[in-house]
Amino acid sequence: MLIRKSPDIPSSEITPKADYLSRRTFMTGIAATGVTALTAGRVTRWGGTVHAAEKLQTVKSPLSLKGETLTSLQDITHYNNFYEFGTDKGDPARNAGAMHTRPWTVQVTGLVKKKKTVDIDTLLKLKPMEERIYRFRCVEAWSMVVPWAGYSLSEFIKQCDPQPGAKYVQFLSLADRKQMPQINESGIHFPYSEGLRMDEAMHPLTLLTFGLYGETLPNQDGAPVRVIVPWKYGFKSAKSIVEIRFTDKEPPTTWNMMASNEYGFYSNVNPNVDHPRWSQKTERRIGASLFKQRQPTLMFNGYGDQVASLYKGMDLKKYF
Ligand SMILES: Nc1nc2c(c(=O)[nH]1)N[C@H]1C(S)=C(S)[C@@H](COP(=O)(O)O)O[C@H]1N2
Ligand SMILES: [Mo]
Repeated sequence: MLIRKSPDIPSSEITPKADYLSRRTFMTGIAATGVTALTAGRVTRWGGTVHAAEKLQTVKSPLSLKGETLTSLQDITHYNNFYEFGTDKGDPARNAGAMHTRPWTVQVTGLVKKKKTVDIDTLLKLKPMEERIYRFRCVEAWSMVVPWAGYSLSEFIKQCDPQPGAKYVQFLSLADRKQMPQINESGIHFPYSEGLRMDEAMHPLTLLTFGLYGETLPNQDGAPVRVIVPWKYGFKSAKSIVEIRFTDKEPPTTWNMMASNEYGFYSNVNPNVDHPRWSQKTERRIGASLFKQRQPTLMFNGYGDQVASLYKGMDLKKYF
């Protein structure tokens, strides 16, 4: 089987998405190679630079949540979804370490006045970095509270000069078989692709993210650059982005292509629209004490005041 239970992970924590994939893999008979990768430990270096964590200068953002306990760095970096490095929650921490994050460029393509390639060091310096504490809610009904570091994606988009016809933004992640030997295990078609409507991408809460806990992102959390969209399920926030493409049509997105009845394009956190296989009414706070683990899930993950107007007049059961 693709999804092997590690001794330290109770079966209740094997994720619904991994369940889906393991069933699917089983059904289609794709060979499972996960176990060797798991026991092989860290992969070797490939000649580039594995970037060590660096401190980031940040100012505290007024957009941060208040009164929530931060999830520990240990949990944020050891309970991950990054399927290019394996489908188990512990796989990214085990396997992403050797990914080269220097040199790194992001291509700006599609409907822009001028296509360009931006170096990560330029991106890092483009705007002052803020620390934003956001609640992060996965579609699998768990959540964390993370002190991210970055600046509003809108600041970058303005510099991309999108054409008037650009209605959506697509994010594409790195897909490099050499550095991601687990990339074929899940049966997912990579590169990982996600997308936002332009007004969602331009919303001040949408964060172009370079770090957490005051340092550059650990590889397993999407180094060197990812997006965080705090009112949407976690899968909308693509990691290790290499291309940002402006389009006039809704871009294809990875989880929607995998199972369109389960994962829509919008994927706003919504306790009133259940996933076909589980309720979205509550969530389990990772790392919280037993009594505080179950939390009610809030409409738009608690950011309704800021974002509900983006969806005025839309049937959120239809556009889930
Ligand atoms: N490239 C890429 N980005 C990705 C994913 C992935 O598998 N590959 N998983 C998504 C999902 S399902 C979630 S919940 C978040 C997890 O982010 P975290 O591991 O930093 O908590 O990343 C999202 N971005
Ligand atoms: Mo997720």
